[in-house]
Amino acid sequence: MNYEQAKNVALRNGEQVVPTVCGMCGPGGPGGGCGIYAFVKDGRFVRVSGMDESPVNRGGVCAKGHAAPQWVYSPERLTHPLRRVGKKGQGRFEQISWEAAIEHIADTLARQKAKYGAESLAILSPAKRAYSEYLQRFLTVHGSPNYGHSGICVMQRAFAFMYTLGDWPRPDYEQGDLIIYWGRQPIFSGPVARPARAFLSARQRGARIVAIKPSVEPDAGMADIWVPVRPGTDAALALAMLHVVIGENLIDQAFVDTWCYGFKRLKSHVKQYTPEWARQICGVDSGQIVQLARWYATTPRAVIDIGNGLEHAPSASDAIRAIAMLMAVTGHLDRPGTNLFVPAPRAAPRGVALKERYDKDLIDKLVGPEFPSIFQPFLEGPSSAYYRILESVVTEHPYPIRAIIAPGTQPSVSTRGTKTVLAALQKLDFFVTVDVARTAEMNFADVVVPVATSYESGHPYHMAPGWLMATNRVIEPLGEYKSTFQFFLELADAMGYGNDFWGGDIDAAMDDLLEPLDLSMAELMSKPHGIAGKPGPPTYEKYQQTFSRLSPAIGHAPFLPQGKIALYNTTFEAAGFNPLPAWREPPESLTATPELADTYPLILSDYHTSKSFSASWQRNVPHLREIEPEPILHIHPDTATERGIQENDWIRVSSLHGFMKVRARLYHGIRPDTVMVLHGWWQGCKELGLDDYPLADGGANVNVMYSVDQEKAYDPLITAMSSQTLVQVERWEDR
Ligand SMILES: Nc1nc2c(c(=O)[nH]1)N[C@H]1C(S)=C(S)[C@@H](COP(=O)(O)OP(=O)(O)OC[C@H]3O[C@@H](n4cnc5c(=O)[nH]c(N)nc54)[C@H](O)[C@@H]3O)O[C@H]1N2
Ligand SMILES: Nc1nc2c(c(=O)[nH]1)N[C@H]1C(S)=C(S)[C@@H](COP(=O)(O)OP(=O)(O)OC[C@H]3O[C@@H](n4cnc5c(=O)[nH]c(N)nc54)[C@H](O)[C@@H]3O)O[C@H]1N2
Ligand SMILES: [Mo]
Repeated sequence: MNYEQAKNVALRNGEQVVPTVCGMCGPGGPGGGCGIYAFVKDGRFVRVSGMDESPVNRGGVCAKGHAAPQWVYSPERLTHPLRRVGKKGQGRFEQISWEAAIEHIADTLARQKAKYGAESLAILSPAKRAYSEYLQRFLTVHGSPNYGHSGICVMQRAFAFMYTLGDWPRPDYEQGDLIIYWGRQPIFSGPVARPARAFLSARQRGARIVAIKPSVEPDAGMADIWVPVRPGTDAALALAMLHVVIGENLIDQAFVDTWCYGFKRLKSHVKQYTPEWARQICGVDSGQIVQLARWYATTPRAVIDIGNGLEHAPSASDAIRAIAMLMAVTGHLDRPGTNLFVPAPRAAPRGVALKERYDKDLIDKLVGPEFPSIFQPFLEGPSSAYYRILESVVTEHPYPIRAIIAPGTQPSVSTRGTKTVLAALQKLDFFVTVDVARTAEMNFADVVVPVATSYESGHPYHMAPGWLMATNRVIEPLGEYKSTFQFFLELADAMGYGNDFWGGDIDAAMDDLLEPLDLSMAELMSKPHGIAGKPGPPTYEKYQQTFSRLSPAIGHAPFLPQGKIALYNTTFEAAGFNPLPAWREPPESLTATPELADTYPLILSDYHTSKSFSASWQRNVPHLREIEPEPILHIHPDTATERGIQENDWIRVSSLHGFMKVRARLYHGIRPDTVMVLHGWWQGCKELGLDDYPLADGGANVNVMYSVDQEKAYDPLITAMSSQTLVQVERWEDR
């Protein structure tokens, strides 16, 4: 509804209406949240409507968005800061004040800094949040580079694209005649409405749609072609497509001659990757590979939209580079209906990273560089891979991290290697959880800092392309806490870093950010549906400027040293990495470890996004839990029948590394050699009488199942972690 309608409804019902931004995909989650009207009755947040004026969702809201009041008032909410009194893991805490919590944390961090060096502190933050840059700023001022970013989300894609194409080219859904969704979930991945709307309108326009993924999800169900790739083998598929496109000379010769470097070497390199070779690895029929390659190359307006499904394999960088090269050799770049280079915004809020303080000394202290040190800092500043930070606590290699702050992230369910993570949390000197609700590993925390949901704080603002909107306070906080921003500002101030942190004053911090836009926070909050920037006319073929961009790494070399697309990558070569994309097996697979297939004959992988939850939270929300009440494993009926498994049976899924207990969902739309589960299961739901699942073996946390082998489980260039392994599946009672 629009603002007028919202006000009228509120008036009729005796409610107040607050225009704001949805927080259910995470605070300032990737791509921006949806605009909503939040209704308040007698001081209580009661319901939500979609905001017509928001260009992100244009009035739509998903199930998660509607469930916000149940999430906000959940019995799982944390209301007071807590300090551990029992042993680690026991869960015995005493209540302390907000000030006492800040003081205790500040004292401990200062003592540890004096004793072990500033780099002994790490802050974890896998996904991009509205407050992410403040975490980095805090670390920089403290003197640590150990921002525990990902190794699991989005930056892998950004890295492989930037160093191949000089940009991460965004799909032109509006004008594409062929749209290939590759390891991408356009229907459920929030903020829900934008990619889903693009998908459906492309469908209606008659664009051809291809979905490349191991199972049929709603997008694949509505696609013209489903390409049922085996999990973790996309690099093989992409290399074979390059083989076809180049071998059949379906390239844009003029574009290649002018803008690509190393074509001849790529051409001879990909001769080995025949569709028949790829079929054996990725399980896709070779005829389908040829057809797909020809379609893509010969459709002038063809786009590829890649997602998180490509980022979870040891060959992730090769897969993404090979896909970038498909765009390049066909000339499907920055032309109408292809993948476009996005111009930098004309006006943007002030960044808060202290880039001028990044130097070699800081970079050298990275405990487990997310990208090789010579490529650091990358776009979001220096970063260590999330898992490697935790691993260092156990191995003490290259040195042990002593303190971890986890704001809005749950390490025991979000990264592979759960058992090592739990051992690390047991051993760690100081662990601080900063969350709105009980987390999976809260019992290991020394201090628990509760924070406000975005419905309870009057900041920050929120920016999606072409839209700036304040996150307005809907209700007063329900306990003794403030926002995540305020926590870091006040902690910094208590540590003596106030000069770099607006003296701990949140209003000053927000105003400073908005200053380049000639705007104050109060002014922004007075705009009921934010400010929508008018998109300028599209511009195309920005090759020269895109290919000459400088990287932020120390030394500021260009991303593309030849000023051309790096089909042959001399930057990677000089750093000791493969200049050409190649195939690299997952740690366990049918082709890499056939000897394991007798005991573990099926491939296991997982989904990230579901229609009802975000990552590993929101299972505690009854409205959502009723939609997806239990962890289910998708298994092909033939595969199930061979094992005497029927629909809804409890089953045991075991790998070399652990086992899970989940329910069977017999599903024709999945490869018979593959089974898949949603990641992120641990949480119970009090209102529905559902208990937590165990975090390690016997629960439904898929991250216990995978290898974290130092040599085999990572992509060497971008530390992407494998989420594929081999498993056996059997009825629970049969064991
Ligand atoms: N096997 C497997 N593992 C994966 C993935 C996968 O596909 N498969 N996906 C990976 C990806 S892409 C990602 S991004 C990560 C996700 O990993 P994380 O981002 O670590 O996600 P969660 O563990 O769910 O933690 C999010 C937490 O944020 C809290 N929260 C919500 N709002 C706020 C707020 O305003 N402030 C604060 N401080 N906290 C808040 C929630 O209560 C919740 O505890 O998981 C990764 N792990
Ligand atoms: N509702 C909701 N929305 C979200 C989130 C959420 O948790 N819930 N999380 C947000 C975050 S942090 C992120 S990173 C984005 C992610 O959003 P997307 O980038 O769209 O990625 P996913 O949702 O993980 O979807 C990946 C798709 O790849 C498939 N897949 C799995 N393995 C493979 C493989 O090996 N190869 C191929 N080709 N496909 C594979 C999966 O089945 C799935 O369909 O979503 C964001 N939006
Ligand atoms: Mo993510």
